[in-house]
Amino acid sequence: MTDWLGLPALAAAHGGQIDDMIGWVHVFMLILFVGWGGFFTYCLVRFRRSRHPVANYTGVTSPASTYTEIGVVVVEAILLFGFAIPLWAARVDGMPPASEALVVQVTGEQFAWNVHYGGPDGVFGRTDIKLLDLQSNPLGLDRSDPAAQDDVTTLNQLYLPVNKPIIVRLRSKDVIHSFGVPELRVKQDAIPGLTIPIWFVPTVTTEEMRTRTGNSEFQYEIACAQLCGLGHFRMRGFVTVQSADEFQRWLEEQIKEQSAPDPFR
Ligand SMILES: [Cu+2]
Repeated sequence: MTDWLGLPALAAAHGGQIDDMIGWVHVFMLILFVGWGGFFTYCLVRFRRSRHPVANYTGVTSPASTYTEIGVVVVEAILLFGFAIPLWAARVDGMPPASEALVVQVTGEQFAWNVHYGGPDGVFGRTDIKLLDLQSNPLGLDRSDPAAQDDVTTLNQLYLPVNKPIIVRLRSKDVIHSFGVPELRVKQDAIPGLTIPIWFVPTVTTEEMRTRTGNSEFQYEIACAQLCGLGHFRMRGFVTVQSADEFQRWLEEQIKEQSAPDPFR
């Protein structure tokens, strides 16, 4: 229904509602554009200089412009109260319980995305600023904490299972970043000092999307959508959506690799 907008391919369960909303905003804005454009043109002709060599201080006396303005207010109220607020409320109130979802912590920094999985126990290991090392441990994860044994961290790589609710807990280490994945129809600022949860259900795997778009190198991209400094342009991460089995295999491999004692430490 919203094909005419040329939006990025849709790959999230809630995305249809977002697209409908974007469609309606465009339709209403088109009506406003034509309306205001017509009124402007009418005024240009009606009050042209050859007809009014002396300025007309009265202007239009008919109540038409008042009605038009009331109409505009009504349309904008419909957009706000009829579409935008209910949609936002549904997104915020409908957050699934953590037990039914995959919870991932994504921490923005200049200029990368740090991804943290709690592992099979679902508990995120302790982090400590004293352990933080930009190269080897960008999240300051304390591997000696029992809850951290099965934790997995990655840099700029977010792996997700398809058709499962995902809760991303967004955080930032330094400045305001914004987590935006156009195909998943999510975009949320990451604000230092706050943990902001967002949720979505990815419905199309990366593999399926490659077939669908005919682009064998297609990747879901996390684009930082907030100008966050000089390296903002290169702050991109990638989302790989896989089948539940593939995702499980990937997670287990990572746990094995990352929990192994590091001989160099
Ligand atoms: Cu950024």
